[in-house]
Amino acid sequence: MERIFSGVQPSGIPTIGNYVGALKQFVDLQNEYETYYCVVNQHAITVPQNPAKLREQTRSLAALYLALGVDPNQATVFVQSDVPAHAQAAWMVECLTPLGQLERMTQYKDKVQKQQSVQAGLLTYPALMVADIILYQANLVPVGDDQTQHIELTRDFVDRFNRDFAPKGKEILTRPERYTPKSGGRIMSLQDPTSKMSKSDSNQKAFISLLDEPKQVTKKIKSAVTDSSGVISYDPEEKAGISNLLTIYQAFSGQTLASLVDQYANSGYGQFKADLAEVIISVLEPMQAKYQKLYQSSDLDDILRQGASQAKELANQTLADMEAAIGFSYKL
Ligand code: AQP
Repeated sequence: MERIFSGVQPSGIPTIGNYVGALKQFVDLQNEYETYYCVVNQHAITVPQNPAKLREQTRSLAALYLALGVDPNQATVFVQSDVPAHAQAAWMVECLTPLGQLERMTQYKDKVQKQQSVQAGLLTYPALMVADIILYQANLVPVGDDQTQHIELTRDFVDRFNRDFAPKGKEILTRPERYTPKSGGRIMSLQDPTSKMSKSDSNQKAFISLLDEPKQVTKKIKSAVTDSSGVISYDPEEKAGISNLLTIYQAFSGQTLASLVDQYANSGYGQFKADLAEVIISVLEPMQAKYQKLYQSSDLDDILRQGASQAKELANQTLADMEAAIGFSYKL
């Protein structure tokens, strides 16, 4: 069975962008693949975090994975810092990755602009992401568009590592493919449809979080930036706001863009937005009820403990193979 690894940072409550780009696929793919879903809390500290909030958001994100439908009997669900192999492998990846490759990452360049003081981890975190993926010998990584460069970096690292350290004709690491949804790989901000929706956006109106109450969802969709033409059509260049809302509608309803455009051919933005809010709420509301129960329950701790133990088995094996290959095993 082919293997999948993916994760989300507990740097805030996930948005509907994280859901459409990544989390929705976690559930859809768990029947067909051996899946490892991680709460990547070590990535979150590349920008300042409040420790109490980080703790809470880590647990909350794990509960959200499950509330959305990730089944711990099928998928391995765990927290990154519970598996030390991630940090250990990341060091090897850092030492074998040219600095220039990390400096070219657009996500690094974007995030640097938003920080007053930049920590080294912000530059090197793609190496940790490479480590996350290779430790599980993942064939597929379900992620949004913004992670394309990081997956390319991983593929490049795997090729170099196998070439330089694997015995002739053998491979130590698996080369992963990126898995993105056909549409919705990049959901845009509701307030600025030219930039990506992000959970850490300081403008709360720019995103809908998976834990927003129905009233907030309706309000945020109502105030989403559109244009003055009043025509509902899909044109990301000329009508970025409405096109983004159509993409969200499509992802939450399962309807095609063409059928939505047809359905709203004679409606104004008001009706379209009201219906879109309803569709989002119909997915979020039942999920939120499950989430509340899971978050309070000690079952969540058991699931994460068990997940970390399962993850360690595979991660430690790959780590040992990498260490042996680069010369860390020195006993005669
Ligand atoms: N706007 C988006 N549209 C589609 N997919 C998205 N993803 C993120 N934003 C969108 C995907 O969600 C997964 C988890 O992302 P992450 O938390 O690991 O980091 P990120 O990409 O930096 O996400 P955010 O929301 O922008 O977080 P902050 O604000 O903390 O930086 C990834 O698969 C990502 O592609």
